[in-house]
Amino acid sequence: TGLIRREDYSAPAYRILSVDLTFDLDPAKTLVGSKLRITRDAATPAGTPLRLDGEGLSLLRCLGDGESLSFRHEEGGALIIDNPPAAETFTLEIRNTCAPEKNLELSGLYTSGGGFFTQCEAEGFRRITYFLDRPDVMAVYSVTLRADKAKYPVLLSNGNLVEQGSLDNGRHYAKWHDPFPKPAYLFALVAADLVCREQKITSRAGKEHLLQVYVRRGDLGKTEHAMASLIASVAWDEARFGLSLDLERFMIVAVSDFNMGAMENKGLNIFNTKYVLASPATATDADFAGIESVVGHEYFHNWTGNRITCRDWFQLSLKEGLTVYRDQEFSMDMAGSASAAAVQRIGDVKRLREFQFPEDSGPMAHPVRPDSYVEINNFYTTTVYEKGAEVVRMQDTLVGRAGFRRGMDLYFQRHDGQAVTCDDFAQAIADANPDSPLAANLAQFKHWYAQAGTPRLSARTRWDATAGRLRLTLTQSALPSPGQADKQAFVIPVRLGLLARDGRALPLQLDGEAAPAGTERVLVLSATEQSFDFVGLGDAGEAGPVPSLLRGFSAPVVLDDGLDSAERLLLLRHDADAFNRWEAAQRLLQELLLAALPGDGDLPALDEALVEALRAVLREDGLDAAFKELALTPPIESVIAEQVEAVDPQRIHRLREQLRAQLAERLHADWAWAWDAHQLREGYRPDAHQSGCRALANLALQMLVLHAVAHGDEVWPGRAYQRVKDGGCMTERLGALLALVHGGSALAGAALERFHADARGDDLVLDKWFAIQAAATEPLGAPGSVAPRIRALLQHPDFSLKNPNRVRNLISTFCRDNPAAFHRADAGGYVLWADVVLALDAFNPQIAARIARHLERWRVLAEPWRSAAREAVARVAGHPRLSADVREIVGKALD
Ligand code: HT7
Ligand code: ZN
Repeated sequence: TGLIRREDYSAPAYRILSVDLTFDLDPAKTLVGSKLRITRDAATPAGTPLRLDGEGLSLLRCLGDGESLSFRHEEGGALIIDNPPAAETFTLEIRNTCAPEKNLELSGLYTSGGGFFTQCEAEGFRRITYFLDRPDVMAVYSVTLRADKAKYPVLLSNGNLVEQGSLDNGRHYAKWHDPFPKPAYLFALVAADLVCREQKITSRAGKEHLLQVYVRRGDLGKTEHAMASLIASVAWDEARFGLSLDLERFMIVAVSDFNMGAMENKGLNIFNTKYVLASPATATDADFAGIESVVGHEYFHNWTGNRITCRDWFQLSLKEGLTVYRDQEFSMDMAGSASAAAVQRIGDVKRLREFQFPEDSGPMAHPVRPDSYVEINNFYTTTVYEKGAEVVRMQDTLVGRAGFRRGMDLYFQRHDGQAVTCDDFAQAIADANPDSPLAANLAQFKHWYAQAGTPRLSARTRWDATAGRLRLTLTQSALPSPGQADKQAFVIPVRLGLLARDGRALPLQLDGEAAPAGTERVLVLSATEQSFDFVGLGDAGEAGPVPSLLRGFSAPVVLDDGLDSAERLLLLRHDADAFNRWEAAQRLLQELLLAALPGDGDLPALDEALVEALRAVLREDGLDAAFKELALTPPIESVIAEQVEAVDPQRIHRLREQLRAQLAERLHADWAWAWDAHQLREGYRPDAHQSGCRALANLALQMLVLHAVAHGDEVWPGRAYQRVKDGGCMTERLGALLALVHGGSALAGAALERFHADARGDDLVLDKWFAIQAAATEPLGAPGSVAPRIRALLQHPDFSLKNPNRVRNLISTFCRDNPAAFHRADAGGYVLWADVVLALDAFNPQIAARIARHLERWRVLAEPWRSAAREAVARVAGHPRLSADVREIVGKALD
């Protein structure tokens, strides 16, 4: 089956010390020359065959220490040299060709928009030349690029530019040298007609660096935010972790055909245009925030990923979980206030629940450090990234902020320049904090790396009013996941506070302690069940304290807190922890929907107490608008679906729409107030304050349009339409368009046309145009009309399956964000899904596999969707020529 197992790891028999590459770049046939200094490991007998990875290459020549060598090829394209030179260190010279313009997989060397770009993670370098393409082989690279000067005036590779000049026939060359040994996955080259914004900076350490952002001509005006984000990233890593930029020059290049978000190649990051280009007129606040976060993420990889890399791909979370943790912290610090940081945290947890929790309960569930894979590209998952970040965050929680910094320092001291494992990381954090609960429970803590699935945490209290004593009992359990029937107890840090019924924060003193230790603390649950006795709570009142548990989402678990609605309302009003205030609102709304799901009745009228509490949040002085928007938006349909056994997507959709309608009705005057009160008069800034105001104004407008459409009133739809035409920025225009489309307004069609015309061919704006239609609510009068519309859009002149951004915006949005349109009894959505997966798989398996994942959880559906979905998955699985990527996904889905 081609299954690769973590337990089969063995150190490389040969290593590559240095590599000298020359590229004669031509779209049809690029000539690659590679001179490798290879050394045989002390444990490897002389004469051991040398196997070099290769895929889709044509070999022209192969010399060992100047002599011709005999070789053969394995079926997948790898090169076997049965009799390599016997010397311990020798030189191998290789010449081969590859075909960049035929490379639609976008892995290896490919063309896009008339230029050359590379993507080598995870295993793309072997599609450029023969190599030991594994992350524990680290070499020093020298690279010479030769290309037509007029077509490709910019020639870039990793490290420092050493030489450049002209050649015959209108060609030119550039030589680059990267002094840092690196694995092949961090290699990059770019040859294209680009322009750049550049800025010199001086680090805290007093060193000068040149920062550059390369884009296509005409896009330079949209690079200011990316550059500002890069400058902020450099400063933040120095201030927070004492890590400085180690190169004279740091480049970012934007490309519009790209399989993922961006890539951290040493000194030459290559980015999806989505995460570089932004102007107020073309990008939303969320886009601006995404750029800051991804620019930060890739920059932070320079230390966590590049200087210290992964020993093997099973350790992917070593760099990804840690770097996501770092970019989340960066965004929280950049938000500028504690309350804005809390909003950032809520967003991160929301994403974890919306994407990672479902993954962790489906057929692709895997540990943060997986045990096996067929195709490594399928394991760039939200579990490895986002859950991995939570696992790092728990280590931070268990050793404290200063302790975590000590642990990071020790990690760099021990491992700089090495390719290491997740164990090495956790060991360094624990060793730097020998008295911490992490050090005390390290082996058990590491179950977080090894066991898949989201643990359940349940909390119950027993209140003794006379003694002023509260017993809190915490219990954990874990459901089986593929290949893991029985789970061992996790180490779960539970940050908590206790509130009196009047909302006061109570002092926290555990039985046996001399005095209270503040009003918030972290309990560590390591057994299956543990009780904690809080004392000195005599003035908590007759009904006793209300616990506020798992503050800031201190562990990635599903919490059953045992609280009733009155207690949730108390937390919503008074909790000092913003995350738990938001959580209380979400649980109140979610429980209404869950209670109404059985049967086919309408959603009952909302309690006045709940409406009043939501109104109080909406109107509260001094509370961030961004927080209000998050608290007053009900959980999305897929999150509700996670809570039930047999999912009826139509029923969930209908009830959630009824909830939205009730919120629109009951808070009508408040939404009108919110809209007026959050109009901005100053110039556009993508900061936390302004984007919060715009988010809340957009939600208010959605509610007002929904209400107006229900009542046949034309004023608010008219205003929204006007805003689509002349809104001050993309966030406002898109918000208004969404209000019309999701509100089922008759003006939606005209507004969409207008939006398309105004896009004037801007790819990233067109992406939004496709996404809005893919997310459109089914018109009540004509259910079943969205899927045919998506099919028609596949034929639109602006659509192409070759461009991953387009595919994601149209297809993923439809399958993931529009369950009521995707899951139809006529199976129209599923047929479309299968057609697209198969069409994509013929040339871009990575993207095909991403789309394939949208139906992997067909088993949770109720009938008739379940059988129809299964049939579609089986149709894909039965296709005679499937990539390993898609085969692994549909195979696991059907297992
Ligand atoms: N480390 C990068 C991962 C990545 C990637 C992986 C497989 C295929 C294409 C890819 N492009 C980028 C991105 C990151 O996590 O920073
Ligand atoms: Zn990353």
